[in-house]
Amino acid sequence: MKFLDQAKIFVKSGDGGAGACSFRREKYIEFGGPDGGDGGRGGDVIFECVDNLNTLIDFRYQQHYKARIGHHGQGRNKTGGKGDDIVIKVPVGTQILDEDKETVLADLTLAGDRIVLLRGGDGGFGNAHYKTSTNQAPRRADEGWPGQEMWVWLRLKLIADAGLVGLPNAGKSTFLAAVTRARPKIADYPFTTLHPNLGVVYLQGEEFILADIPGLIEGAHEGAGIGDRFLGHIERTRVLLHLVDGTQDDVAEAYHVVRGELEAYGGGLDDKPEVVALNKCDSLTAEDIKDKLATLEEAVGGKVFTLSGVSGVGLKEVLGALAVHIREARAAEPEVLAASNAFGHGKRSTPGFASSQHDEDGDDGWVQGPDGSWHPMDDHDED
Ligand SMILES: Nc1nc2c(ncn2[C@@H]2O[C@H](COP(=O)(O)OP(=O)(O)OP(=O)(O)O)[C@@H](O)[C@H]2O)c(=O)[nH]1
Ligand SMILES: [Mg+2]
Repeated sequence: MKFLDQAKIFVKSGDGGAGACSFRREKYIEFGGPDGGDGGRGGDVIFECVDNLNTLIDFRYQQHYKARIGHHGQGRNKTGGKGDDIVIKVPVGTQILDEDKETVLADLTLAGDRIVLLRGGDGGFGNAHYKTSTNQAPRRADEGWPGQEMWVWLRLKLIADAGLVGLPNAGKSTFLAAVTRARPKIADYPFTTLHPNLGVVYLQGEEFILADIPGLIEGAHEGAGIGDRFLGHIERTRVLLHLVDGTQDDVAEAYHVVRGELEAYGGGLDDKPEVVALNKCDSLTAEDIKDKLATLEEAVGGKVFTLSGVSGVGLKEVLGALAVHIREARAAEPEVLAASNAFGHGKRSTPGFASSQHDEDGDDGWVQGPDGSWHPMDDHDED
């Protein structure tokens, strides 16, 4: 299956149905009065986060998604039916961005999350609605309200607990293959890995997801090599495993190049906890290992593990160190409020914004009312 991590699509919610203009006509009943029903609401554009997808490739083949229009009202006070919603299924970790590719409209990180991005237009009123004491035979019936439409970017940021970084050929894919059941391509040339791979590590009753991404080289943030395009996939990890190929001459330089790229990328990558390992120790002499370990530890300013993805030396220790960081990070994380709770139910006419954005605005967030609808906190303060 092809991997694609961004796509641009057009979404449109349904127009509301028109209201009807009709009068009651029945034998022996004169002046039956208006009985035109209201139009139905148009369908919503809904995004749903599902487990069994891990690429946005489907959006390369279909780019237009439209919900159905509402049905029109009819005589005898019949209200039109609601237009069918369109439900767009996206993989876990998909962000929905505005056309500017910067404003995050929604962030779907849990399977089952659902958000209503665009609400369908309301139906128009039928003439029965306009009946008053002074106008008992109104002929006014309204068109439905138009739906909303927009272009959005979908961006997939894989969700993994630990991310592998290093220069090309550092042995990242070999490590992934050694500790998980993933079978990435491994070869003796740089840029073997062209898109991210995920694997699940099982370690003494615990499990976590490890992501392998293409190698970084100096200037990746300016587009050198494959560039830093795939670094987004480790933005959400809790810890990085930085592999340094021990068979190269200058291990400190290799370490600094990758650190430099992480810093240039930003996105919080340079603040993440990092586990550093000197890899390919099976092809080094004991003396070499000692020298290079000392050099690298000085560059890192902390502990460095010795490792070999091929012979299996040090795998357990490195995984254990990753697990410690992951455990700490998981414990420190608050329960995630499912997006569907935060702004579901189609009650808001504006696109749903991720709850974190409200906090950034200095807004106190949203509270749920007795009827299940959501209001901004300050609405309540005024009560
Ligand atoms: N001796 C030895 N060779 C290794 C070890 N790990 C990886 N290699 C070799 O190093 C080469 C590159 O390994 P990969 O796992 O493809 O490296 P990578 O970091 O994923 O490389 P890119 O995907 O190109 O960035 C392959 O020829 C591997 O066989 C190791 O622990 N010991
Ligand atoms: Mg690789």
